Amino acid sequence: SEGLQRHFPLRCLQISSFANSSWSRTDGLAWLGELQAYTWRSDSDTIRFLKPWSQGRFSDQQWENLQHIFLVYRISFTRDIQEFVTMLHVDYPFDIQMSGGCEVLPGNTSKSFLDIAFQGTAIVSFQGTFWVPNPDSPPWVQTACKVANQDQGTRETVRWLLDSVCPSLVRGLLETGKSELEKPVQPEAWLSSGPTPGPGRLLLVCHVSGFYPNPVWAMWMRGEQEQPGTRRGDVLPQADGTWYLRVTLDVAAREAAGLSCRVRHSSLGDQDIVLYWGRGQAS
Ligand code: J76
Repeated sequence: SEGLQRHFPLRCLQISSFANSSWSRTDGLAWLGELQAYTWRSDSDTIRFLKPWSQGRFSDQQWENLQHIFLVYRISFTRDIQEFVTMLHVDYPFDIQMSGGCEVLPGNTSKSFLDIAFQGTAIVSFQGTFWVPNPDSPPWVQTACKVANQDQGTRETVRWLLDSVCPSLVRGLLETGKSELEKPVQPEAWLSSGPTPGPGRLLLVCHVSGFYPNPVWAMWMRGEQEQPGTRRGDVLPQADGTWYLRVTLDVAAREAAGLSCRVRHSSLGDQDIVLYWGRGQAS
């Protein structure tokens, strides 16, 4: 379905750490939407499937070929960077991060991206058929891009991976992974009290755990009234692929009665979870 395809970008991440001229490692991982589908460890020659549907609709032969391309790339990339560093006097140690992938859009179209960061700051992106330094990148990055842009074969390969291989992989994955990607998982919710904010005050904590997919709505309420003092924590990933959130409210102890925590999530339909303060939890 066209509605499904929108929200599931394939994001391939590469993390390369260069300690000195003789030690480096490069690890890779890839996500389809919120689900991690692949890892590729520095000490391994093969990309590992993390899901039963990770192969998508590619044949074994297509995967062999793709894996070979990435294996050659990893060796070449490591050598290239070490050469740049010598030539352009960059200091060890440093990390390079890469994020590339695509999203399939309605109407047989797709959009792709490839960005590179150095020491955590974005420095280069691949645009059209060229490596392009960010406007505020240091001069050595501009030199490195000029050198990299001389390799037309590599530029064509990158474009082909982004425009052709990536979207066709994603189209297959949306079929093979459909049920897991689409299946919402219901949150559990419970209340507790947090560290006391001061004399006569209470910190009410509403925990929301185990939901998929990510967006969730949770609020402290008095009746139908949303409490504007509700503070939302970060949505944290859990090991099983679901998410965890807490929302808190700092209130005068005598005003806690009658407050409730309300949770809305796609898995719940319109059956919101509503938990009332003072019924059950130790306060
Ligand atoms: C992100 C995925 C890129 C996949 C690229 C695959 C192509 C490849 O492996 N190229 C290397 C080997 O190239 C030779 O063989 C090819 C066929 O296999 C072609 O014939 C090609 O013409 C031929 O030269 C090649 O050595 C690349 O240089 C490997 C590294 C690619 C790269 O990421 N380069 C790069 C990118 C940005 C270098 C510098 C920058 C900017 C500065 C970054 C500073 C941190």
